[in-house]
Amino acid sequence: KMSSSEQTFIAIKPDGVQRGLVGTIISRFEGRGFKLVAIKLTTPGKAHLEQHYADLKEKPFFPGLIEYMNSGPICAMIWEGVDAVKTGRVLLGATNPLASAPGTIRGDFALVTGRNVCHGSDSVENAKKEIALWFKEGEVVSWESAQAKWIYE
Ligand code: DGT
Ligand code: DGI
Repeated sequence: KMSSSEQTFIAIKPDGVQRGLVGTIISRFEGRGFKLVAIKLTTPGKAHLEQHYADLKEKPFFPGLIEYMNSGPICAMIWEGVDAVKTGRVLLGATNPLASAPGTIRGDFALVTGRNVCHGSDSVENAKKEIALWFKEGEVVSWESAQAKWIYE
């Protein structure tokens, strides 16, 4: 039984793609038991990225953040499962990689906040907004995982 199953938006940032971490990051989410329901490699452009980070537009690092996010392809994904938003953030680690525990993606593969390899929605409400921003309805796939009965009680 899948109580409080939800979707979260996870992105592998340009540094993660360039550093060959796409497979590793997907494996962390697959291995934990989450289900991939959408994926694409995309360079969405500055306007889209500014919308994604609209909450940060007054921050001094905003222009650098947009430039970094616009510097190469991003692997955009939707992962589904129980508590996917909060648990997804746990898999990523803290915003500042130096504060991330080993075993987390940032704790294993990053050193500085401005190159922290991945993004994950920080609330169910933001996950819904981000999924709507990054994906069209037809890009999200509804499917039954054969593993579900072994992952959920
Ligand atoms: P968080 O998750 O944003 O509350 O930050 P913490 O608690 O994971 O990290 P902390 O308290 O060591 O650092 C506070 C903020 O300082 C952090 O959110 C971003 C900034 N910061 C820390 N280290 C770096 C860095 O190496 N480069 C840049 N640009 N900013 C950093
Ligand atoms: O949701 P997160 O990515 O963990 O963190 P956030 O929403 O607070 O910030 C979004 C991104 O903005 C974060 O992944 C990296 C960047 N950022 C946040 N705080 C700083 C920062 N970049 C720099 N250079 N310096 C910061 O203090």
